[in-house]
Amino acid sequence: MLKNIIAMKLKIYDLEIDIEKGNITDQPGIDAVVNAANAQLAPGGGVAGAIHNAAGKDLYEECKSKAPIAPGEAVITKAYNLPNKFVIHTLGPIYGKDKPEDKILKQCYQNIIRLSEKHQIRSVAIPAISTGIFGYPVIDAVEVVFNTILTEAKGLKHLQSLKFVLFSNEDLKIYKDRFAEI
Ligand code: AR6
Repeated sequence: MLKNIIAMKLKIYDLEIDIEKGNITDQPGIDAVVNAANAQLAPGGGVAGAIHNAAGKDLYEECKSKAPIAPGEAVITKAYNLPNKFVIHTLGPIYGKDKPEDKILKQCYQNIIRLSEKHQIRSVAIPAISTGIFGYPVIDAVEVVFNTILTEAKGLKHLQSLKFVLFSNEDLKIYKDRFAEI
C-alpha cells in the first residue's frame, strides 16, 4: 500500500508534471493555485471554501468584480494571504447537468494554461476540478486532464511546472496510474 502514497514526477515536452497528495492552500513556492470555483466566485465548500478561508476577505472582494463566470471559463485574481502570487478560478461542469462534460472540463484546463502563459506564470498547482461536489468521476476526469495536458504542453513560453494536488490516496493512485501510461 505504501507505494500508493508516493508522489510522482514526469516531464511532457518541457513541462514538469508533479502528482502529489496535499492541500491546495499549502503550496508555497508555486506561482498560482487553481480554485474549483462556483459561478459567483464565492466562498463555498471544498476547494473554494478552503481557498477563501486561507486567502482572507479581500479575495472575495476582488472576485465580486469578476463574477459570474460560465462553465469552462477561468479568471485570475491576486492570492492575498495565500503563499502564492495568483489564484486562477475556474468553473468545472456539474456532472450530469452541464454538457458535454468532457469538453467543458477540457476548456477549464486549457484556460488555466492560457491564463498562466498570459501572466507569465511559471508554476501552477491544480486540484481535481469537478470531482468533488460537482460529482465528476475521477477515473473519467483524469482522462480529460491527461489528454489536454498532452496537447497543451507543447510550445509553452512561461509555464514550466504543473502540480496536480490530490486530496485522497484513491485519487492520487488514479492519477498516477493514468500518467504512468505515458
Ligand atoms: N486541497 C486539495 N483538494 C481538495 C481540497 C483542498 N483543500 N478540498 C477538497 N479537495 P470540490 P468541485 C478535493 O468539491 O467538484 C464548492 O462548494 C475534493 O476532494 O472542491 O469542482 C464550490 O463552491 C475533490 O477531489 O470542487 C462549487 O460550488 C476536488 O478537490 C463546487 O464546490 C474538487 O472538489 C465545486 O465543485
